[in-house]
Amino acid sequence: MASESEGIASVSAVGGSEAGDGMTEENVMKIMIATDNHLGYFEKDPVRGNDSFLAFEEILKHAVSNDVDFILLGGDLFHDATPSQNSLKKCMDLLRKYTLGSKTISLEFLSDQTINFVDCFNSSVNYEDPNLNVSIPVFSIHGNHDDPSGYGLLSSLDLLATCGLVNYFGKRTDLTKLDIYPILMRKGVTQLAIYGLSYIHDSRLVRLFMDDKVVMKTPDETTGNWFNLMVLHQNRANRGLKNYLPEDILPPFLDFILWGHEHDCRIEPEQHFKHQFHVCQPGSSTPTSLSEGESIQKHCGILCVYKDKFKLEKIPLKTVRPFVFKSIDLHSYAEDYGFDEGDTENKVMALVREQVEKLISEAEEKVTGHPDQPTLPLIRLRCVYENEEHMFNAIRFGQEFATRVANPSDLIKFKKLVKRVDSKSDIKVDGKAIKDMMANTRTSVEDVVEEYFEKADESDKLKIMSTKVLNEVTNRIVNRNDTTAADSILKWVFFSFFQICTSLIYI
Ligand SMILES: [Mn+2]
Repeated sequence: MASESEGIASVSAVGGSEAGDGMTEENVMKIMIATDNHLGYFEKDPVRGNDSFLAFEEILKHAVSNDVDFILLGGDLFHDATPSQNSLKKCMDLLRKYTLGSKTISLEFLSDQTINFVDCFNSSVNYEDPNLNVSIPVFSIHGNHDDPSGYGLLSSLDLLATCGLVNYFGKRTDLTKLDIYPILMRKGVTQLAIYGLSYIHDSRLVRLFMDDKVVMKTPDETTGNWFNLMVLHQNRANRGLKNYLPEDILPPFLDFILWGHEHDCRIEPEQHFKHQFHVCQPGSSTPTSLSEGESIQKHCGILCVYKDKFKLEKIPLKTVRPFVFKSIDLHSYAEDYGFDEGDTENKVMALVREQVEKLISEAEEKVTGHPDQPTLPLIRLRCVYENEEHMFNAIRFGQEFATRVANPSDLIKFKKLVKRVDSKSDIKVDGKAIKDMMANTRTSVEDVVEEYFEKADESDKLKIMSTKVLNEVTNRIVNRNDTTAADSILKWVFFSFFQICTSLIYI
């Protein structure tokens, strides 16, 4: 499989031996790819409230101006599992404005839609619905922020799908086995298979792969060649043995993986060292944490597919608020600034003030000139300290910059220096050690809840609700900001219990 990922001016720039041989607009599929838009993030903040919507609108505008065939999103369209009415309304407005219209769609949908959308509530693709006028179909899986929850197990994407604004796929209700039936589409001579896998807990997914319980239903060989694209939403970076999806585990027949969930932009496709496939991680379109990775330039991309070749055009997002991150080690300045010779607090604050000023000027370089870009910058200075006397009141300090940065209250973050002890190089890691490590690693809120009740005295154990239910409630409140979780899940539990009781009465 050949690929190129340099910027392109037009599809005619796609290289390869077959270039020029029928590679006209009718044969090239153009796909807008983006992920982790986190609509509604910080929406109540008077300064930053609209940031997530601005970036999403920019992506939609690029989709229209580049005349793409469809938009493919990698999950976390919304920040909250139950987005506010404000977020839902703004999102619907944008989708209506940019993806409805009378443009002709030249995609043939070839697979069985009742299978592709089997666990979702949209039973067919929106652009074939005679009651809708779709100009750019949007396809999306869900992420860990907008996954199905509550009574009816609905995702916010189900609501958008019911309105005909999104084609929601890759949802699974049976998590004991995953049969992934790709969406099959054709445009001219190009045939595309999209394998969608919405977010599943990493450890569960890895186990399913290891137990051969993930089956990719590839198209019949007689149907010719397919470009095999997978879209998923999992941890890619190694965050502990049970906490990420190793790329190696993915089947080698794939050509391209659109990787959602990781917010750092690594949109340039990276070829796997062993397999042929390329992994493309566009990253989020709005920062949801003030970390170094989120300060990297944000992008969306246009993926052009022609037969078995692809090319990716990276599009830097120009409406994203300037954000500069820096980490300094306070201890390394102690001598020069005379921290230990009295008046420490003021001396440290003088250093930090100097640094913040530099970051504010650096942020000016990130002003793009786009009329919609908010220019008041996000600045984060991480101050690593060894001596607690080097700390000061960061919130009060931030107020000095109240009119010059978008985040005065968390401009400065103190972090205690953790001295790591060098590990011995001759420690042998065997299979058993790894298993023990896995067994001993607490990786999530669920693990903590599970462990607590396992060790609890008999009198403290749960009697009506199982730990599974409590886990689900805790996870949703802590990780997904779903404040209705307790109410909706408990109602569902009691409703199911009531149904069982009534059915017993009638028996
Ligand atoms: Mn995300």
